[in-house]
Amino acid sequence: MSQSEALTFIDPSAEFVKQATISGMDAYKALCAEAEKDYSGFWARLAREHVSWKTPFTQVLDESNAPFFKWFADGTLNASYNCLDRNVEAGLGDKVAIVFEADDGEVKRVTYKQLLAQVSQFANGLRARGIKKGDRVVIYMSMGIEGIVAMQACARIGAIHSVVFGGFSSQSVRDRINDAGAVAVITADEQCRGGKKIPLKPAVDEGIALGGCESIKNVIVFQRTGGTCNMVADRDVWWHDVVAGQSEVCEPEWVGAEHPLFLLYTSGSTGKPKGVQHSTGGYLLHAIVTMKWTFDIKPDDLFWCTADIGWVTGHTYITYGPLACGATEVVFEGIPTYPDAGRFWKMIQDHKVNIFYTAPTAIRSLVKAADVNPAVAPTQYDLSSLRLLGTVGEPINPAAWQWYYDSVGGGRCPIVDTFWQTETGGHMITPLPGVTPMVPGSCTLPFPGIQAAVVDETGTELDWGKGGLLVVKRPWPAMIRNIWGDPERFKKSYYPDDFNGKLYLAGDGSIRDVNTGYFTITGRIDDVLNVSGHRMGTMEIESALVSHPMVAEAAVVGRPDDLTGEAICAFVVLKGARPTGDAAKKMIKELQDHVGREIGPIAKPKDLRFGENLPKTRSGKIMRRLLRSLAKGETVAQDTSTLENPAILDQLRG
Ligand code: 6R9
Repeated sequence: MSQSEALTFIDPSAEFVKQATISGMDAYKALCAEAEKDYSGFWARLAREHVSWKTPFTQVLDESNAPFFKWFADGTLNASYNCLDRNVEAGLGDKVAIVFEADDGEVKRVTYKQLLAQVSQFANGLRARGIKKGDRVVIYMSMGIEGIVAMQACARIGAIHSVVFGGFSSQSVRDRINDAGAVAVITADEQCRGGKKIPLKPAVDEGIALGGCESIKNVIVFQRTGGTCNMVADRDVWWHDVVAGQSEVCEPEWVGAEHPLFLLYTSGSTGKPKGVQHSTGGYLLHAIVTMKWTFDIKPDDLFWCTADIGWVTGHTYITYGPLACGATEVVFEGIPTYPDAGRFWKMIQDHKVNIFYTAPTAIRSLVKAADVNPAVAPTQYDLSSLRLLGTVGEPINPAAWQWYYDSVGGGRCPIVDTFWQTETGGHMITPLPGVTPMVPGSCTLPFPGIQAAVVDETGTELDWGKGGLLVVKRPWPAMIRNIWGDPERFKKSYYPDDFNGKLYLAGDGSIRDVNTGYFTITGRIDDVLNVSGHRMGTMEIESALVSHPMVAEAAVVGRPDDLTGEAICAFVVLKGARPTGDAAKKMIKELQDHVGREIGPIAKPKDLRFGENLPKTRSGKIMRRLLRSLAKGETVAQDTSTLENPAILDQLRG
């Protein structure tokens, strides 16, 4: 994007603005000013208004042991109480909390009262097996009511859950059990995805058999399918036996606000995954406030976040945020392309979803699917219930944004492009739907109270229009507290000495629009390319490629080049068939010229390869490190076990 060019703004409709919880730019500015004037007072006010405390806090932000910050430290609370009991006490007991749709289309509903009973019963079962406050519990399940019950039950007794995505390998399960020193694993016999039954429990057995998991005393197995399942004596127990005879009443364990609610392992730029440790009080506060302000959640809304509980988005915007707001949410077991690529749209239509939150990669793949088969296009469904759309996970290219806005949102629904990370706990930079004029591809402005900035390598704040490193200047309540067992790595990764330990380093590049200060995320800092001294975001080039009518998806990485320092290598998925031979050559030239026209000749990919798809993790993130290896012509030595589609690597070898 040329920063001198004026941006095109899309305003939220007057109708939306009128009913929004945060309505109009003045309201947004007033909140920012309040936070500016009295930073801890601002968060303390919100924490008193939105979170139910057992013992009220008197301390707010404690910076005495920076960067190990504490929030509301002398307050006590329970996250599960905030999500369940308080809604039942407020008269919402018979309100539906979860509308669960299974892979095969079967629908189940649970009310708040029922969910509280299930969580309490399971929590009592965990206690009966000796699991207690502070113990780590690995949850390795697919999407379903029980996964949420398991997480909430851990929170209820003060055990620290660590959810491992159901698509991860036995080795990953083993590593996480080992690193966390977990005492129990909660899993299922099998999971159902795309019409297939995929075993889960065997991966736990294999993982434990790899060794280093001696801390595990219990493996609790939910019977999802009834498939054959090997149960190890004195260690393995069925979920239904754990809850049998247990009371549906369970006194919550009241914990200090800083008590770890969960660990969630996430990849760093190098090395083994790190166990991101989150707090209870500050985390819950941010989950609630972002539900209310970013998602404008109202009592009658049906909310649907398509993430998996294995990722942070599933934690904050499935397990905790919606329930803590007393909302009704859809939980979906399956995949967007089964039985066909109209599944999301059909579910929105059937359940009358009002707020829909998904990832750009899902959007792009559904654009492609609709192109191939118009019968599964969103315009074939009645999506008139939608009032708000959201995206998360990666930058969304303007073409996909526009399609989402027009074809899914009917030109009526604001889109919140929410930038945040596992480490940040909740939204950091995002439009507020009743406030912010939108610009496709920009996550716009910081959430009120979040002091985001763009700095150079020395930590000096840059003028708008200059690209640099995204940082956060003040600690915020939901931030990562530590890397489990590795405080040094925590400091090095997020509060590096380069910035005197004063700035949180997000690991992303960003640029602010010269006129508005809107943030655009240019990708991970390790994705910034420098070609002949020109600095470019891979995203910029991807966006240019995707703006070509034939391109469905593109990923760009750098590779070392003797002449220019780095050369641009693009991996492209076309809307039609994958071209070969002369057709491929012709298309390469056409796309190079197209990028040349869109950005400038300097941005033309030197190397351009076509695949039927891109290598993605099961959460849908493009595996850029793997693409970088392919671009360099290296043999791919890294672990590809988390890849959804390993076969396409051969097509992309160049
Ligand atoms: C929530 C989540 C974090 C990384 C982050 C950034 C990218 C997420 C984004 C976005 C541009 C957005 N990212 N949201 N980039 N615009 N709206 O995805 O957490 O899995 O930890 O990933 O994802 O690169 O640093 P996580």
